[in-house]
Amino acid sequence: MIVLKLGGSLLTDKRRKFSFREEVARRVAREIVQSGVELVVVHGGGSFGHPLAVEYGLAEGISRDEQLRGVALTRGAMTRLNLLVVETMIEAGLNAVGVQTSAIAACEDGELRRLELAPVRGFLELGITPVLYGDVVLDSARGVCILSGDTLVAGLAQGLKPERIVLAADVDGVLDRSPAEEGARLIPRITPANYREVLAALPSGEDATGGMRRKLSELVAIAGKGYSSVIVNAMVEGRLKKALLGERVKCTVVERGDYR
Ligand code: IP8
Repeated sequence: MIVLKLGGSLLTDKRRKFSFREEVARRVAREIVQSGVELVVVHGGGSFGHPLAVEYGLAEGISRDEQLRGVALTRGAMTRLNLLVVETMIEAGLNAVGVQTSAIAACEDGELRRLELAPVRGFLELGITPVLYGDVVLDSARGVCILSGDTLVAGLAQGLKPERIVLAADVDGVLDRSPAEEGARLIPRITPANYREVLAALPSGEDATGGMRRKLSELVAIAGKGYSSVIVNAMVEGRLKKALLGERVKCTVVERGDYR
């Protein structure tokens, strides 16, 4: 089984609120079907979740009544995006079901503390593909927090022990500087020897969950527990399918190892 994260920047146009990239999602769904692998899918928030989470300051929790509206709006937006993703997968021939992350996860001061995996396991056993997502989640210290899809991937990996973790992005992998800067180069392998240097050069990002730096920190934590992962550019036709099948493809591999 593979845990596949579909990045919010891949599935939506982050410059325009609530813009679902239908064509990209269709092709991604086709590549998933063609690969034939067993999957748990997680998707990010993109232009559905992040603008609202930032507008209402939800990453820091709840301290003002107005933020309750932000919780409702952000959860609603994520439910809509999840439905769009799941419907696209169903049309492509996959038996996919949405699983509401905030109903099975709980945090404490921004850390994932509880993840009820029985529904995910149950669907997998039936041969159905569960589709989860980054979400607004109850937090015992802050009221709520934003649980990133990447943190969720780490939680799923620990509980489900997948063969592989694949992150489908809109860039070739981890670059040595911001993709917006000229001359940004792909770092093909991240290991305990180079990760500090790589991490220091990465922009922290302006979304609710900290961009590529946060993503890489999560992947390094998972790699320390024995799970390597690949980040692949799913905007380029065929790369996602190859990554799912474990074939050679342009990407960044975060190698398992001791990252302490
Ligand atoms: O895009 C964040 O998930 P991510 C989800 O995986 C929300 O970091 C609600 C912004």
